[in-house]
Amino acid sequence: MKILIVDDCRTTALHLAGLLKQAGYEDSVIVPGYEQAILTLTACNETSAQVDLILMDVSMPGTDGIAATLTIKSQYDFEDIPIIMVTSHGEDEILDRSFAAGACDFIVKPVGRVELRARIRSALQLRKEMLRRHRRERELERLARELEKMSNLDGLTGIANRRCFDDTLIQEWVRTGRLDAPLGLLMIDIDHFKPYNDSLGHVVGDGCLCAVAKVIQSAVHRPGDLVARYGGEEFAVILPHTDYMGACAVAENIHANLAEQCIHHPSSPVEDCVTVSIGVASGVPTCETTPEHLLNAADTALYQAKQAGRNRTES
Ligand code: GH3
Ligand code: MG
Ligand code: MG
Ligand code: MG
Repeated sequence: MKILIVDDCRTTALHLAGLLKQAGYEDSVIVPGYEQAILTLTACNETSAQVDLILMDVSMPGTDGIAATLTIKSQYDFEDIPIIMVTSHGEDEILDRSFAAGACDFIVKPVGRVELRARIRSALQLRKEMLRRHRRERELERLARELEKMSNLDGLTGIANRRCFDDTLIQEWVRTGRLDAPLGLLMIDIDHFKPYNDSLGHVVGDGCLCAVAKVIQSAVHRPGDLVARYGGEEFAVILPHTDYMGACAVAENIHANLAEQCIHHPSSPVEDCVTVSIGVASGVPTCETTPEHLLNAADTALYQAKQAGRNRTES
């Protein structure tokens, strides 16, 4: 436990340090005023050998103990450090202002060994509880962030899930509509995936879904684009600020990258490798239309791509 003694009187400070040592608190640092106290607190914070408790003299030249307490307690890094005021005047007014400034306790000089030990013990207990509470809060925040992230990801492929897709489509619909910009959408379905599963098994099928997700992701370059698993063996890509031509170019990239990767498909009537069919739609969102219009258009185009023989893009 590191204890910081702030006192302009060297003799009092040394006396306090001696009492602390007798009580088993060997690690104390003496500073003569507020400025040196802040320097020490900052330096200790940087080395993570943080100060656990401050004994603060009330009357000091320049910034007095109450003003010093107020400033220390208002700083994020130090707000959890308990401060015990030490003074020769035990008047109500000083006591009142000390507690209002954030002090947790008060000792009137001359300081006795037993009293000092008891007050330090309870202040350090307070410090422990605060640290425990902060750790718990930080852990809860981390878990909440993790949960939020996971609730938007597909468990198998690790890309965005349907929920994230639905939310993003509405957001981008509104955003691009406001900017009078086109919103592109691709609906992608793996060709003859049922026979792939039937011949190689579901585990290999799952691996194929992951590989296809990666290939689609590799064909999409802008930071605002979103690749999602729409469901089963269907994927969707949201392409903000992208017209038909641009969206078709992304679709062609996907076909090309997939062909290059060549995930062997032993029972496909189209190719030796896994292929996809893609439906493309794009449009500038207006008040008369909804995201469903775009979805339906991409879905219809996907259906046409399947009808036309698969392994192709229709728009
Ligand atoms: P088409 O070319 O017309 O799209 O034919 P298809 O066989 O791909 O389409 P169909 O809808 O008949 O079959 C889709 C298959 O996708 C059936 C299902 O078993 C498989 N599938 C869906 N989700 C998963 C999954 O999470 N893992 C695995 N391994 N297979 C899945
Ligand atoms: Mg003094
Ligand atoms: Mg399907
Ligand atoms: Mg399919």
